[in-house]
Amino acid sequence: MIVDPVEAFATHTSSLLASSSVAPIPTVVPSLPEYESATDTGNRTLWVVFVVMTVATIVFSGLAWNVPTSKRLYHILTTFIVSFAALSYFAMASGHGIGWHHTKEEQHHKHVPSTEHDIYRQVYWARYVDWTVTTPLLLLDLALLAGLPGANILIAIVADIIMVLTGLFASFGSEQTAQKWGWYAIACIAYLVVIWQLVVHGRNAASAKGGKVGNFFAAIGGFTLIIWTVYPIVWGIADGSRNMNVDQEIIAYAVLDILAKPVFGAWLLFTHQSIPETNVDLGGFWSEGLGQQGAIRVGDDDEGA
Ligand code: RET
Repeated sequence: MIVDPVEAFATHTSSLLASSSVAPIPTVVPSLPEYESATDTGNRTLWVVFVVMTVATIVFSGLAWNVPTSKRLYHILTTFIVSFAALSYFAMASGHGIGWHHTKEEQHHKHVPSTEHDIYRQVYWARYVDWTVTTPLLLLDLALLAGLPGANILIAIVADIIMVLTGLFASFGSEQTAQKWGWYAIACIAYLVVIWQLVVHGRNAASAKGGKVGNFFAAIGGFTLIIWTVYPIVWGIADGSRNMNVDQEIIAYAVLDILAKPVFGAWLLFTHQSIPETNVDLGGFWSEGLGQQGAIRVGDDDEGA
């Protein structure tokens, strides 16, 4: 059989052309990284809260000055709380304690393959350093007020530290794996442990100290429960799902922090002064140090032997 080379070429190339004409044409959709960061509004808010916390530190120290040392425990704890907050707000307002969380988001297109989009969002991790120190102190204020047993205080404080640290891991966690929401779920469980200790055991202990303490604990504890529960909600909307920008996140935490620290502190210190049953008996060591009787004398053991 004689093959016509021209005809053979035409047949082969037409089938090749047909198949290549339906193949997808590689297309590049340019996608620049997105940066989510605070603007002047957020920064100004941070400075305002720094001033509020500093003023609260001065006022609470002044209140401590005006009561005898034996009655200063709540004053000292509460002054520590607002002074740590002032330090953390100074750090954040001046640009310290801020990291970038990198996430990749898949973008779907109609006619071309999906592409990945880089998102960088600011994480104010100085907050978590603050919370690691101040939330246990806030719990201690409430626990002492209620007269909570030491074992319950220890559990509440350890669960609280776990909550804050796992919350920090969540804010730098990857969205592609279980990290982000896994850590968030663990933090929520730890938070439930804190609530359980304070609401169930704390309320029972406070009621046992009498009606006045019981009622005050129910009021200030209820206020704390509501404020604290808003934190994980803000986190979920802001850092978690990025439905709130960084400025809005700063403002939301600013309002919560002012309620949870200076407002809570002022309420506690003023009410404590009018309810003597809230006093904590710390013994002589607290106000006088180790006296003659309490001092450890060298040679005591030998004498007894
Ligand atoms: C995070 C995220 C992970 C889940 C949970 C959280 C709870 C945080 C709380 C913070 C309270 C802070 C206070 C600060 C005072 O200035 C870490 C946000 C449960 C309860 C009282």
